[in-house]
Amino acid sequence: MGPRLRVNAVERLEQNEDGGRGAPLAIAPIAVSADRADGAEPVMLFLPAFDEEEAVAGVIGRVPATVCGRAVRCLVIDDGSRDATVDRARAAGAEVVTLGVNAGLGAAVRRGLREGVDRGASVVVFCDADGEYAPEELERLVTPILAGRADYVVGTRFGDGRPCRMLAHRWLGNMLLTRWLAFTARRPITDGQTGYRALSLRAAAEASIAHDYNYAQVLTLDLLARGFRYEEVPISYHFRTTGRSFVRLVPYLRNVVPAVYRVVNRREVATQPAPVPVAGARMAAQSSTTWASND
Ligand SMILES: Nc1nc2c(ncn2[C@@H]2O[C@H](COP(=O)(O)OP(=O)(O)OP(=O)(O)O)[C@@H](O)[C@H]2O)c(=O)[nH]1
Ligand SMILES: [Mg+2]
Repeated sequence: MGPRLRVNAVERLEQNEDGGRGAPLAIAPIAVSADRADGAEPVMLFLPAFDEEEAVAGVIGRVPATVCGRAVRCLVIDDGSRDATVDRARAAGAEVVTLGVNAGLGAAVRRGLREGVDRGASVVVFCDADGEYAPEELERLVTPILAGRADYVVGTRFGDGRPCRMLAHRWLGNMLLTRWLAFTARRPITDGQTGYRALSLRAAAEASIAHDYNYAQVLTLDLLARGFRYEEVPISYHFRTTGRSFVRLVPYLRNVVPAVYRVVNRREVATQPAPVPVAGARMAAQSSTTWASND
């Protein structure tokens, strides 16, 4: 990635770090002409983690060494865990970036996207650190981006109907929120709250997460409004057997509904066509940020 691109990309992401108060984004053109990964830049899978000492090492251990012929780097974004999450993640071979305090899932994902951009990853993917999603299925999410047909790939747990191990009230809540998201976005969406998603380098650089609490709906609305190409791929799902879910209905709705409202109402400001890709240009080739090897 050239120096100018990195500066612009980081500025773009840092604009969001206003505590989620949703100030309108001033969109400056990003100084990059392609997000197709034509070289051997690695794929980055990051795991936002808060008190996941029981599950995190198991997830890291299942991350494939390569996907689509590219090395996979695993990064844990520690959201101020009070348990042994950091030590266990490092012992399992992952690099760890720690936020220091419990900033929230939206803040953790925002940081993970920025780390992926800084490192010039070809594709930036994230999934929960609690074992609900299968690292073995990474290729499904990465392929549409490396093939150049999508910028934002979302793993859907409802490709074949309801997953066998999802609590009934969770399934109902997910279905209602997903319908609301699809209605707001004016497009078919089958799983608005999934925790397994992949972004092209450009999408990761431009993404805006409007609040620290969560990313699920606001990230999708933001990327669609910016004209990024969306694709869903079916994934498996196994409800967590360890740790503690952060999802509580009332705080969830209290945080998410106003954030979605803000994103929808700044759409006009945020929407702009992506610059036309230039064949052969490679963003990450000049990146000066190095990967800590987890080979
Ligand atoms: N609980 C919690 N998790 C966080 C936070 N920040 C990051 N995370 C991580 O974000 C991921 C998603 O959180 P979950 O609580 O699993 O959310 P969820 O998958 O919608 O809920 P469950 O289906 O109950 O697991 C997990 O890997 C968490 O460790 C936070 O502030 N609180
Ligand atoms: Mg989870």
